[in-house]
Amino acid sequence: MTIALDALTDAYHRDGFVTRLDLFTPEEMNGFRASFDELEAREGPEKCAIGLQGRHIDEEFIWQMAADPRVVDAVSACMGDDVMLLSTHFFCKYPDPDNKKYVAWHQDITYWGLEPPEAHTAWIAVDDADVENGCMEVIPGSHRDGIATHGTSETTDNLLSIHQEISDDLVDTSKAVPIELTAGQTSIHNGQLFQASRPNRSDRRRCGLTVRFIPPQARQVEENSLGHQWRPVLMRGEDRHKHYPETAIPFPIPGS
Ligand SMILES: O=C(O)CCC(=O)C(=O)O
Repeated sequence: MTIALDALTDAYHRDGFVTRLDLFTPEEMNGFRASFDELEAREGPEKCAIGLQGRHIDEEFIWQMAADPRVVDAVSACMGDDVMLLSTHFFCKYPDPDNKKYVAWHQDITYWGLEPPEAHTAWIAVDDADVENGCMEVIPGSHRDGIATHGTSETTDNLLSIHQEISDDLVDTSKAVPIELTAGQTSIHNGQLFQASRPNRSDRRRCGLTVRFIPPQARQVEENSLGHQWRPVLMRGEDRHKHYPETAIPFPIPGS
């Protein structure tokens, strides 16, 4: 499928996100979903909810999604020519009759320990994501106001790694926009954009793969919230900064 990449750049800088990019066909996503279902059967839903991080290193289908040239092209149109793949992380929300598990308002970049604090996330829909099953919501333009103070939620139902949240008085939820995607579609958002997602009130799973990208100048100055050292892989352009050890790609680039 062909995407007008030039059209992405201005919208991304203005709004902090672009959405409904048809990067994978429904048929391709059916194949990836079958691989995810198989991984889910092996690992169990508990782990799959938010416990599958950085698994593009050992699961080829995750690498194939994250490193697909169509994803990297679209991300590069948003962030610039030099693109490193930082990590991957599934956010898989299962039907939640108690209406509990949610993602609080936050900015991705907080607690990743990067300076300058720049990152970009491609959110690839493995399942359809809509308002009923708790799709992501964003506040357009909020990436332009710097990093907001994050506190800690009173409840561990907030799925974020250390239950971080931006307090309600700093978020104008009247401006929130739902990011509804059909399986195979992708949105891209700036790591400083305010975003959240509500509980899954449907009887359908809502699984998305987040793929995190950084420019080579973003160096790690602190541990991230999981105590990890990042090992990004150069996907496009040049690394003139050499902040990270050179890391080989774990599998071939899709299509090469
Ligand atoms: O998928 C979600 O509901 C939230 C995703 C998210 O928080 C993220 O991209 O960091």
